[in-house]
Amino acid sequence: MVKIDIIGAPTAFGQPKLGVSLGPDAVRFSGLEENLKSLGHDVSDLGNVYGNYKTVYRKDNVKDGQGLINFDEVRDFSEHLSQAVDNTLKNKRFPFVIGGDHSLSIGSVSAVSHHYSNLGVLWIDAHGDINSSDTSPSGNIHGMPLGVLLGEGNEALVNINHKGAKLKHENIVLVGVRDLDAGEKAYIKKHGIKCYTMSDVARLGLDTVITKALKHLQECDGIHLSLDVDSLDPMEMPGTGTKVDGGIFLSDMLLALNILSKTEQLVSADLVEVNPLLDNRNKTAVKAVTLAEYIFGQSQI
Ligand code: 5AB
Ligand code: MN
Ligand code: MN
Ligand code: MN
Repeated sequence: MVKIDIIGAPTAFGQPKLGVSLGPDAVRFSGLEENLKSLGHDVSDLGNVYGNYKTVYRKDNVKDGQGLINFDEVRDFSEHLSQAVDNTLKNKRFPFVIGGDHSLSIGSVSAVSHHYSNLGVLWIDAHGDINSSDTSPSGNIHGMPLGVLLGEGNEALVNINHKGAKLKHENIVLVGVRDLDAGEKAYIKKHGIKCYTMSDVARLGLDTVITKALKHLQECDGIHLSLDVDSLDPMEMPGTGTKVDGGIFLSDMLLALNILSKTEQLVSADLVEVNPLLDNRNKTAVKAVTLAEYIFGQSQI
């Protein structure tokens, strides 16, 4: 039994497509709380986090001096989310953050890292999300959370929740990657970051990849899962903003999450980038609930 706090993080400031701010409610309306409860977990839905701005999206998407889009809004939202996640951890509960775009992980992981001295992160995504304000080709902050958490680029983002870098390079594993920018490739190489691409997944099987990833993170005193639904194949998950063909299939993902759910090290998770406006009859949100069930342990009997 896991004591789970569902935290809605409806931010869309990290990218330009409207609709991702509706992700948390689409996932709720697909049965998130009820289904987790029926698996025997103690679940509390804390509702959505909002920052000081009137909205959670912008139609105009304004760049600041460093080329960062909606920088003030992302910084503000991240601080608010990090407070919510911090409170949940202080109450000895599991923060399960539902997005919203992936910039939200700046806030969530910053808070979690304060509670562990050697936090590991399992980042399952079609993308590396390891750009910084210096390397990003787009200025969209949802492509930068790992970069920020590693202490790169814009200082105000790096210092969210508490000062300085939140993660060590050796404590990150990327899984499912198939669309990296040139700067991201160079960064991953330079720092020797563990990265299982889709070719690795095809060759080894996702179950083996996750087992190897967990082995890599075995010294960590906690593991945070950041699961971007675009890691799955667009045929499975049409409702997301940056689709890349050749992704993971649901059955393989469920097997991998089943393995992950068995580790005591898992302490927090984000499930991000569900965009109901791009979805096909709410398919993506419904499958996101299935993913959630397996993150916390779903058995067949
Ligand atoms: B997502 C791209 N690398 O930086 C960039 O969806 C895409 O959170 C980022 O994984 C995709 O803009 C961010 C081209
Ligand atoms: Mn992605
Ligand atoms: Mn992502
Ligand atoms: Mn995406």
